[in-house]
Amino acid sequence: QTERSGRSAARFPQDFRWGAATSAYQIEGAAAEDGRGRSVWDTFCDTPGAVLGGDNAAEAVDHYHRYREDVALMADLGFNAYRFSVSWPRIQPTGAGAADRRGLDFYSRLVDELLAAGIEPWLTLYHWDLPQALEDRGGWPERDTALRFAEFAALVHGALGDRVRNWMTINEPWCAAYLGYASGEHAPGRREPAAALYAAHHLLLGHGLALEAMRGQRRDTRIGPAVNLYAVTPATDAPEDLDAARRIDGLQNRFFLDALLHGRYPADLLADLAPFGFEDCVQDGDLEVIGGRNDLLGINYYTRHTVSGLPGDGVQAVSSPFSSVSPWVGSEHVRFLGQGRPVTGMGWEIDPDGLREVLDQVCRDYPAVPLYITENGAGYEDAPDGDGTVQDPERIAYLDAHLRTCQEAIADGVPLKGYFTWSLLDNFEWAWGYSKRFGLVYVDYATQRRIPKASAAWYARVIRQGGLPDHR
Ligand code: PNW
Repeated sequence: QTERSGRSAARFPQDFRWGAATSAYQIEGAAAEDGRGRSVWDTFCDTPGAVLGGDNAAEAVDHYHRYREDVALMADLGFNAYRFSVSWPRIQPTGAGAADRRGLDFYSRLVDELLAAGIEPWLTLYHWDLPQALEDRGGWPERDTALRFAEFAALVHGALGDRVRNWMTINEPWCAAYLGYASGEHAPGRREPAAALYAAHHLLLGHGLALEAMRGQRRDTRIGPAVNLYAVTPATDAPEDLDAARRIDGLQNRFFLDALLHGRYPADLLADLAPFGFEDCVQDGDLEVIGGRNDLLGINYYTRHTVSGLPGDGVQAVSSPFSSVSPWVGSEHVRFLGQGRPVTGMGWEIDPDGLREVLDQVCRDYPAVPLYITENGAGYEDAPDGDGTVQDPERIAYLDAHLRTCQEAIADGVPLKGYFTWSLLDNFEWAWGYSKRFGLVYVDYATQRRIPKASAAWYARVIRQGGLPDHR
């Protein structure tokens, strides 16, 4: 089959953004360099039984020293955009006060390198590496953390807003709040359901305050959040299952979307969460701040949740090999059921139709905001073949199926403007340590050598053609 066979009428728009995403803690390493402070993830990795294999990201994939090589890789693959995050404790080692020049300089050099390679930088301000000093003062359950975050955002935006046009405030507030403070599967590893709800509100408030602070500095940047959305389906039509789906869609999707895009919390969730005193942390005016106008919405999509409210067996969505406590505050009874679809190496069911459902839900309930897939990808235990190449046909199939869904959605009028696969490089996969690999590019952790996988060549061809090959 030729690259240009006529049947594939559907092409992505000319100005579509193509790239990959990473985050600071997962790739940078250099944890003790240039004055970087400690983050909650440094502490969590030192906690026995928190991260598989006792892994940590003190070195990670050494992107801090190898960023030029990594930008060159992206240029080879034809990216026109790249999503990365800034390490808060590099900029403010204790989470407060003046910016450390050395930290800002690293991101400034990275941005210049990207721009010189024709790659648009897409900057995320918070991808989970809270300065430990702020956690010591209570962390996200404390309102003050939201105020501190807005100050941090202004420091970075003030320094890089002249060259970085696209900004994401918070990444996946669901994970940061509920995995961090309810199930304890992520840093800081607390198991306090009410505190997790407060954390969720303060992450959203931090987003809103940061957006206001950044808009006060300049008006020519585009700002929005990145949320992780899931398609949610009841296992059966039983009322208990329908209620379970309402609850999980509520906690995972609507809680964040309604607040961020409509400035309100869903009434049904407020009722569910009342026993935890959720609204005690919500002050007058907060929702106006949170629901300020966003220029874009980042959507991270991986899989679907099929749920039941009836008693029985079930598998919890896995965020950690050690998970035992439910992150679903107030809906701990809900069971997550496999539907027999093929799964990735994370055990997550592969369900591209779920991505379409998520996009349609967002378009229907929150029209008129430009959408970007800011993460989508598959983790496996890839390894090089005898000839040194890394063959990852499952990842190619996953990306192909999800990009096909994107292409169809665009053809049907969904305002989807870009796609960032997770991830550029194999990296530190949180509680899974280095055991799961999401990269287009394989990393030999012993030598830090980068080996583009077959999926990297496949993705480069998709970008070059502006669309998918014609198989199927
Ligand atoms: C996202 N869950 O994490 C993050 O944004 C990335 O940093 C991460 O590497 C990637 O997806 C792959 O895991 C998630 O259990 C972690 O629901 C856990 C969950 C969802 C997203």
